[in-house]
Amino acid sequence: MKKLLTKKLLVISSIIFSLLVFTVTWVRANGGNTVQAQLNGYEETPSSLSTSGQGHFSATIDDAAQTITYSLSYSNLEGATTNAAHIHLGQRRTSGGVSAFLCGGGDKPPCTPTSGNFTGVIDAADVIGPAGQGIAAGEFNELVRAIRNGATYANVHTNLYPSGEVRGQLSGDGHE
Ligand SMILES: [Cu+2]
Repeated sequence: MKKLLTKKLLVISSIIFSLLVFTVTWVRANGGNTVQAQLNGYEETPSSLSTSGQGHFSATIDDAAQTITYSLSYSNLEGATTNAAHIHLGQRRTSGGVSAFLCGGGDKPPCTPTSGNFTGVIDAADVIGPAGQGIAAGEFNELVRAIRNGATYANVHTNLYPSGEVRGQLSGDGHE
């Protein structure tokens, strides 16, 4: 009887271990579910900017729920007003179109001047493009694929630097 119980426990624990290994492998194979970026003026394109502004972006991707839960903070921006913040489709050192609003448009709150703290959720309805670069409105999975491939950046736009004052490339855990 005791031997049988030990055997059962052994089977159960090996199943749990297998599931754990499977999950970790799966998450890695899919590029991870957490991404982040440090934002500064030097990352701006085509010309780097020297600004006191800085920021941080982090997000968690939930494939099943089709959501990206994010937090964005920025501070010491030199522009007096902050127009908008977005996720853009574009490799490092290149400019690309807007994919989703973080503040200042869509159903997201207005951006606060010079410094701000925002949390929010991007779902399929928040993906507005860029259609010209292959992400049509609502193509949530296309945006997620781009994020996992390092081909997106967060950008905060001010009145002083309308094309962006601070920027940072989104990257997953373990690389960059
Ligand atoms: Cu933008």
